[in-house]
Parts: sequence; structure tokens; C-alpha cells
Amino acid sequence: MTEESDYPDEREQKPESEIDQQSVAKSIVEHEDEIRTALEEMDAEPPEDKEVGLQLPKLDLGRRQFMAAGSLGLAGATTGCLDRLDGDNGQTRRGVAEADVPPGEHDDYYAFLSGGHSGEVRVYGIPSMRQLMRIPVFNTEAARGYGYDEETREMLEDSGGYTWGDTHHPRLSQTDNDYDGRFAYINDKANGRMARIDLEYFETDAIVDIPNTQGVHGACAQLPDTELIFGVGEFRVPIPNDGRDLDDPDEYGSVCTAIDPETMNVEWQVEVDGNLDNGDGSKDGRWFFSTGYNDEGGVNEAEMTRDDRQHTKAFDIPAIWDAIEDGEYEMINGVRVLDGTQDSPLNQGDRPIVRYVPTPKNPHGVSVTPDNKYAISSGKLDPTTTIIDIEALGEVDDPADAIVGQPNLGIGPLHTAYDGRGHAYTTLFVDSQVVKWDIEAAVEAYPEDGDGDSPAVIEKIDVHYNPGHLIASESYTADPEGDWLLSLNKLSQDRFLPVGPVHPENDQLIYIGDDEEGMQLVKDTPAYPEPHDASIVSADKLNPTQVYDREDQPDKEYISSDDNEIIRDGDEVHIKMHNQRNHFGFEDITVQEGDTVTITTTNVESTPDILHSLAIPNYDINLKIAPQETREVTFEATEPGVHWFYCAYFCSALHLEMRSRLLVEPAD
Ligand code: K7E
Ligand code: CUA
Repeated sequence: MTEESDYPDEREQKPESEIDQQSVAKSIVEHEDEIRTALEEMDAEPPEDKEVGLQLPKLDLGRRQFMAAGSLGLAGATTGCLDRLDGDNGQTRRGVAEADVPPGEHDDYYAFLSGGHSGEVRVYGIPSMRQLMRIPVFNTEAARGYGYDEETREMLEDSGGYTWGDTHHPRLSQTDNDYDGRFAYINDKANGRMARIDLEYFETDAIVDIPNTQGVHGACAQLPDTELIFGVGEFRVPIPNDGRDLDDPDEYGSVCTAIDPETMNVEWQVEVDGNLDNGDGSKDGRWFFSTGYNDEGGVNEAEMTRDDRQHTKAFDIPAIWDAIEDGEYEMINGVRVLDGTQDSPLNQGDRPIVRYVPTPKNPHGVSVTPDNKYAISSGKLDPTTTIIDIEALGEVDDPADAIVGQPNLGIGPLHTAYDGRGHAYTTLFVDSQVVKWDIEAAVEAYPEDGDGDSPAVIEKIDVHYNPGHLIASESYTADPEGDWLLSLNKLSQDRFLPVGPVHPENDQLIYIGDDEEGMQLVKDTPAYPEPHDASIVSADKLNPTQVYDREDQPDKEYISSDDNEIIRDGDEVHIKMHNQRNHFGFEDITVQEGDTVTITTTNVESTPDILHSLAIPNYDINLKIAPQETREVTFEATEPGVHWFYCAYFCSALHLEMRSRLLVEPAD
């Protein structure tokens, strides 16, 4: 499965004119001969060998068919539905030979990937890896009018007025430990925020600026029914961070924040010792786990890597609510803050609000197994992951006694995903590999795990290069599908055509649906900087709307073609106009320099995919208006002159003619 980089060789191509047509024909014949030989060899293998390899229901594809399909690149044509297998809900799933979804066909899954410091979320189809959409969240994006109309401008302004964010962990709402298709939540590490994306419209609909915390990093929903959203502070800062204790790191702190998923209000925060990094929740709603790599409380690299052991913190959610009921909190910047440090009185009784599980070394990722038995925390600077028994954690006196496994996996373990068949998949950042291992085998081997690789290790596959997160289909639910694995690699180096010093990242798709064949690297996908985590959800669990319903926007005035109107009140001008193929409600709009102009405009079309925009030159405005949608913008008419406002979405043959004049008369 190792893929050596062969990029330099591939570049030595001859110009077309020099290619000897005869030698092309010869090499095609040779290639076909090779395939035939390979297929004959496979046919000679005993049939029981094939049976072993095909454990999944309806994956009826023989190795011969797979070889033929893969080699000839005719997956859809030659294997057809032979390659499909059924998901848990009876949906048909593509197998490895159909990873290239043919033109016009749809993917089986949506993948939601964070966009890192681009501030957005991306949507891929799996297994095609086609990028279906980008959802602006903390950034502005003119192609979707995001940050260019009143509503989205206000949302960005009210949450701090920043123009960028750093998204890492997109987590989808669940009901009964399964995706319910309602919302995605995403953190902003840069500016300490959490945002919500409405999955009916694939649009960001709320952002909360979280007080008392910096570097909001790990994020997840309280399961099974998304009662809270958690975000954790990676950077320790004074609380409140108002200039006090500037250079007194002992006074810095880090909090875990709980947010109401409907109102997006901050419910409470718990301060801990050390920092917090990544997080995941138990399936029963009792625990939220977070790693932390700086229990030393250091402020430089040497201090932050001093100790060999930090902690995975387990927040006991019901115990925290009990403490709040008892009034055991302090109001800081309008938020109930509880003391969850190790010496806190709230951690002394028989129901501590935070349990500190010792974990080597500078642990990074933590994730809960689908069966809710274990939380698995990766060592990052230690070759092990630490397996915490979730049930035991609530019973033992010393949290260290809840550790039931610590397999040696390789160098730089970061994140772990699950296939629902008892296997874990962990990224090894330094080794540049994904390791597949058997969770129960690691528990059985503990504590005699030895020095080399744990006996629980099943297989390793090279990835290209240096993986951060990885995610399997529906891995964060109680019932993963177990067919696809996405490895989000930090470096692509030589995997793609060079595009200057900023290289794309490399998102790699790996097939994991065949335990006998093992992990199969299926494709590379260049990614704009830079995805961290992802969530993969079965396509049938989302039901995005194709056209707005008028009722969807109760607080907006729908402007039909009969409602076109210009209302003047002193120097305030309100323009109400519809838009449709191929015109706006007014051919000319005249205002005075200095007027405050509000435009409310409705796309009155009801045909899917016929979007218009309202682009106004010289005014930095571009509204996106989807069918039956109404958008509004307010601006000062500061620029006298003729401004052709036009539609930027290519909507029809007369799209270019879809433009009108904004005439701004100069003030005397
Ligand atoms: Cu490992 Cu922000 Cu989840 Cu990046 S984090 S990789
Ligand atoms: Cu409307 Cu182009």
C-alpha cells in the first residue's frame, strides 16, 4: 500500500509531436497483456481465498472484477451495481471500485470539513471527493453574498467584527446518537467563537463570541441528543483577560464552555488546571472528555514539553449542573464559571466535577468509541494511545485506575476514528501513516504491551504526508458505516503540480470496508489551507431545501413585481424591488450623495438554481439572492456618479443585460 512519490519522473514527458504512434500502440498491447496475465493468476487462486476476502453483505465483487475495474478505469461500466453494498438503513453504498462516482450520479455521503484559517467549512461528496460547496462562517465570501448584506454583516459585527477565523472541528447535531440533519457547529480557534450552520440552507445562522477564553479549539455536541455544545480553551489567559496578571502565568486559566445549541447562549464554563485541546463526548451524555498538552502552565515550548504526563480531563456534566443548582459558581463577564481545578472543593467529594486522567505525553486527540465503552486519547509526543474505560471512570477513586489499555502504535499518534467493527484507526503524524488496530486486543494486552508495536496493531498504511485528523464515515455516531476513511494530511509536498510556495494540503480517501484486503488508498484530493477535522454523514440523513419558502423568512418583506417602490424620508431612501430573469424592479434609481440607502430585494423565481445577485460597483456590495429569497443592504451613497448595478450569477442568455443604473447626484 506504500505509494512512493514518483512526481519528478512523470514530468519528463515528450512533446506530443515526438511521440511515436507505433510505440504507443505497442505499449497499450503490452499493458493489456499484463492485465490479462494478472487476471489469469487470480483465477488460479483457490475459491475459498476469495470467500475470506468478502465479508460484507452484498459486496459480491470478485477480485477479478475489482482488478479489471480498477486497472481499466471503467468502474461504473464494468461492475455496475455488483459493487454496491447495503448500509445499516438499507441504503445502497458504493464500494471501492465505484469510488469514481460517474458523471451525473450522486455520492453516498456528505463530508463536512473545516477550512482552518480560511474561516470556512467545505462540503465534499464521498467517495467522489468532489467539492460540492463551501460555507463561509467566520470569513466573508462575495460569491455567497456572505458579509455583504445586512444580516450577515450584523452577525459578523455582533460576534466581534473580525474578518477571519480558524475553523477546526465541524460537528453535526445528533438525535439518539445519530445525525439528525439539523445543524453543524464549528469552532473559531483564533477569536474564541462558536458558529452554527443551518443544514436546511447550508448557511451560517448564528455566531457566539465566547467570553473568558482564548483559542477555542476542541468542539463537540453533548450526546445523545445535542443538549449542549462544548468548546474548549487552548490558550491559558487571565480570567477575565482585561490587563490584570499580564505576566503572571500562574494566574492564567483555561475553561471548557457549554453552549445552548438552540439559543447559542453560553450556559456555563468550568476552569481547569493546564490547558484544553481536543474534545469528544460520551454517548450517554454524562461525560465530556478533553485532552490538554500544557499542564505545566508553560508559556514557551520548553516549559510546555517538560513533563512526561499531562491529563485527559473528564467533565461530569450532571455533576456540573448539580453544582450550578447549589450556586457553586462565580459570575464573570455574565457567565457562570465553576472552579474545576484539581484543588477545588468541587473536586474533593465523591462526585468531582472534573476527573483528571493521567495521559502521556502532551495528548492531542480524544474520541469515544461508538459503543461508548472507551475514550481513547492520543499521546502525540508518546507512541501510545490511552484507553479510558468510561464506566469505570465513574466508579474508581483514582482516575488512573480507569485506564485499561495503552497500546504502542507508532510515532506521533494524533487522532482516532472508528469503523464500528471494533477497529480503531489512528493517525501517526511523524510516521506519516494511519494505523489500524483492534481495541479489545489492546485492552487484553494491557499492561504487558512491550516496547515495539502493540500486538493490537493490525496494519499500517502510508499517507502523504503527515496526517492530522482522520475520520471514518459516521464515526462520531453510535453506529459508524465503516466503509470510508478520510485522512487529512498536512503536507502534500510533491503529490500535485506545483503552484508556488504555498502547497495544497492533501485529503486522502482510504477504503476500509474490506478487513481482509486491508486499507486501500483510493485517491488524493488537493485541499486549500487547511482542513483539520471532518464529519461524514450519510446523504439520506440530510434534506437541504432547494428553493426558499416565503415562510422561511418571516422577518423579511417579500417584494413581488407589484411591490416595487422607492420610499424617501429626508435623506433616507428605501428601495424595494424584485429581481428575476433578466431585470431588477427598477431600471434607474436616483439618490443624492449623502443619502442612506436601503435596498430590499426578492428573487421572485421559483426555479431551482436560478440565482441572481445584486452587485453594486464602487460600493463593495454583492448580495446573493436565491429563488424566493429576500436580502437587504444599507449603505451611504458616498460616491457620486453612474453605478451600474448588475447580476453576478450567470442566470440566462440575457444575464449580461440584467443591470440597472444607480445614479448618485452630487451634493452641491
Ligand atoms: Cu489535531 Cu485543531 Cu483537532 Cu488540527 S486539531 S490536526
Ligand atoms: Cu440574474 Cu445574472
